Amino acid sequence: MKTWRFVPLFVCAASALGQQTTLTYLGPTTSGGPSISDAQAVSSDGHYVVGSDGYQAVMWTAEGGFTVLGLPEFEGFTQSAQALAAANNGVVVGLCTDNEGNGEYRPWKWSAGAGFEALDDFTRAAARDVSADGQAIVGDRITGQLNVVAYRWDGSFFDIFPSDLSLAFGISDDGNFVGGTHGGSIGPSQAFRWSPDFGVELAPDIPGGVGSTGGNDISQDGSTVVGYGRTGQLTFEAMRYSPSTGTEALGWLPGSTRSSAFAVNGDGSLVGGNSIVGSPTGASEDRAFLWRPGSPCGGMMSFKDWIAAKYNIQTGDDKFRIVNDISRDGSVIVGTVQKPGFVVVGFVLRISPCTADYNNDGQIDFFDYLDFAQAFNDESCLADFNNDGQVDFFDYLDFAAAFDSGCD
Ligand SMILES: [Ca+2]
Ligand SMILES: [Ca+2]
Ligand SMILES: [Ca+2]
Repeated sequence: MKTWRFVPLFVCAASALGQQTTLTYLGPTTSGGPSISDAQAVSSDGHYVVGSDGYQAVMWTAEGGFTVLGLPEFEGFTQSAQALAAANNGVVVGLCTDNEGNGEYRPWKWSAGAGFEALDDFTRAAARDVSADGQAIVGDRITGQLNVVAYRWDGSFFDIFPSDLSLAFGISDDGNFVGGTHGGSIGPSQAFRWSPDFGVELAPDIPGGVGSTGGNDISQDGSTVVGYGRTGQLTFEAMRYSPSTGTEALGWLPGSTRSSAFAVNGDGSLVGGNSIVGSPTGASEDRAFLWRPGSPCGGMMSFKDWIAAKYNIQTGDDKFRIVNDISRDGSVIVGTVQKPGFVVVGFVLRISPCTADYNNDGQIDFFDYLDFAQAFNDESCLADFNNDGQVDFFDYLDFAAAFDSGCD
């Protein structure tokens, strides 16, 4: 049992802050204005959130609200458009679907200056992620041989696996690392990382796996691919893979045997996705999760419980379905939430840098100190102030330093 003997030398007057950690739902508004039904991605710097309102691409920023990008005017592909990723300069990429309902896609990029542009004039493809500068795009495309292959585009298409079924879902900020899935139509699949320097690197099976993995995103630094590993015919488990440390299984939420990671921060130390609670053959429910390393305080936790415990954000009966993306520094997390009445909207969690506001009420005062002291004395994981997965004296030192210096 730790004993709390800290006598605060500085008990500053309560100071109101410019910001708190906030959870924002991206509609729908009662006035019928723009909304995002699926927050698919956030730019690396946390600024741009993108998705669709069901049939057209929509962007959102904290200070500017919604921008309806609409539909590209590509002939035969004006059924719907989805925005799937955004660069730090506001370039957005995505796909639009064909009017005949054949499930065919075309990729697009959008910028405020140029509007919608095609990557070329004919390729059937999806644009699924973009580098931080908006120059390099990855996704999957149908080649002349009618293969679906992972590509990287920076003015022209480069096929990572020219003749093998493959999908690319993520690209690093610098555009050099690509993550996705290779194989899998009938045979086993493997999550991959590709780069010009190291070529193709394939994720080994997870412990207890049955020979297939898949990749859904890559960290902004290019180190870590996240996705899933198959554990049975109907079951799978979220994983992260780095060529230097191998494949690590991330577990499930209670009552689940199916989880998959879709989001990761800059260095792979914060992962998000969903865990399907319920029977693989019966009723089930998607639940958004966050995961971080470390013991005993790391591991997988439901997004809903995480924001309630760490930020005092209570969300009633709302059901968080999936975490779709995380900004590089981990401070912006986006996904999809179902409100009562089956209204599904995108959400944005923006985490305040002011960690000294421990109870997240918008001011730093003695109550923050008392709450932290209580958690620390209880050896609660909520006192893991430096997020290294354990509670020790360094957390106390870091909190005291943050509390003393306050926030601007
Ligand atoms: Ca991402
Ligand atoms: Ca406070
Ligand atoms: Ca700690």
